[in-house]
Amino acid sequence: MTPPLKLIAYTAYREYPVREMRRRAREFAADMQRRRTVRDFSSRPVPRKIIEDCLRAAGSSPSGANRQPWHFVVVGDRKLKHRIREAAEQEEARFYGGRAPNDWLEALAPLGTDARKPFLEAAPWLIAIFSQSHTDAPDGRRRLNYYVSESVGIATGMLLSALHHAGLCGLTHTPSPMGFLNRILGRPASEKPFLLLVVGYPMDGVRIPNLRRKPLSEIVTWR
Ligand code: IYR
Repeated sequence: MTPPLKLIAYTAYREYPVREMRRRAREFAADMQRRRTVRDFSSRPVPRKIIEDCLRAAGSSPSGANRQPWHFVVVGDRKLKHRIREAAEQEEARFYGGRAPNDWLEALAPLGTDARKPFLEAAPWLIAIFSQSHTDAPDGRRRLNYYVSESVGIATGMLLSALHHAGLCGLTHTPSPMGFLNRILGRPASEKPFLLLVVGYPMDGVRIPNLRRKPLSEIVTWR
């Protein structure tokens, strides 16, 4: 058994006066409520350093047994983006053309999505997020990870929040199946594509579905 980690003082913790806490909570909620998914991206470049900082925020997520079972492949290369678009559109054509059950297609109809994914080439960055069900130790032994989808889901949420906070738009794209991402991006079979994040500025004059978010009374029960 490995010995427990040394305990250190939590000097980074900050307590705020209650009034300030209230203001911070309110302002953060309002800022997050402004976040929307867009499907039309501008090709304006976004500095790599900004993406790096957003990934630092994502990498600080909690994870099962602190295994940090995620890997982010950041794609800015034109040719790779083109290959990803071709492969995704192939899968999506099958999805929209019969693989998806009717009720799923009906659920998507209000959003107006289809098999065409031009944003995969237009946006300056694609971030392919992979989850690691296990890692192979140098001695060849397999080390299992725990709560993998919870961990990667939280990290992805933190990444989306960081991108929004920085002033960027993100689109969570889930072509299905996504195995082509392992092939194109050279990731091992032990990693499973979790989702593909499209990142950049929204296209000028972008329009978004007029959708409603459930109010607190519908999503929360106090006991
Ligand atoms: N992966 C497809 C279909 C799709 C599924 C859901 I659930 C969405 O909320 C949106 C799209 C696509 O990306 O078009």
